Formats: sequence, C-alpha cells, structure tokens
Amino acid sequence: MALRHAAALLLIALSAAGAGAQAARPETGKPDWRGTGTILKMLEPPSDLHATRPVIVLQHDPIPGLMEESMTMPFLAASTALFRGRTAGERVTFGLKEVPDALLVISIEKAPAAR
Ligand SMILES: [Cu+2]
Repeated sequence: MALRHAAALLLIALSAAGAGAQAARPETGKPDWRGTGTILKMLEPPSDLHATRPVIVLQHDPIPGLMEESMTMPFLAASTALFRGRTAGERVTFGLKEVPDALLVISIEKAPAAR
C-alpha cells in the first residue's frame, strides 16, 4: 500500500523534526505484523534519518495487510539492542508494531536458512 508507505516515511521525517521530545523507550508486546526481508543498514542515533532514534533500512517482502509490495524502506527500531548480533545483508524475520508516532520494528531474528 503506497499510501501507508508514504505515511511511514512522513512519520520518520516528522519525528526527526520533533526529536527533542522523543525519548528512546523500548516498546513491548505482540507485533501487529510480521515481515521477512534483508537488512540493508542499521543506524544508531544520531543518523541522517533520525536524530535520536535507531533506524533500520530493510528490503522487505510483501507484508499481508500492511504493504502488498516488496520495497526498500526505513523503519524506526524500538532499541539499538535489536541490532546486536545482526549484520547488513542478513536475511531476517521481523515484528512490526503500530504505535502513536511510528511503525516500529520491535523484534528482529535471523531467518531460517532457505533451501
Ligand atoms: Cu514498506
């Protein structure tokens, strides 16, 4: 869904503008969606994409009910702790949660090996 994708990008831009008010707080709970994809970049704050929050750039497969096309896009990550043990180029599964100010990655796991 292109509209939702645009909204996610806009939210990143907006929250970057209001960076001072954004505390880095871990989000908990069940993901609203699960996705698969490849990690392109993991950016600790401050980065070009966000002043105070960690960002992960994923090349993701379609996420049923959320984004029906594969695409490359940035997501805010709940914590830099999610980046531990992960590497760029790695195939992963991830959990997404919709919170008031973002579509947030709340979990990242190495994907099972493809055969
Ligand atoms: Cu997307």
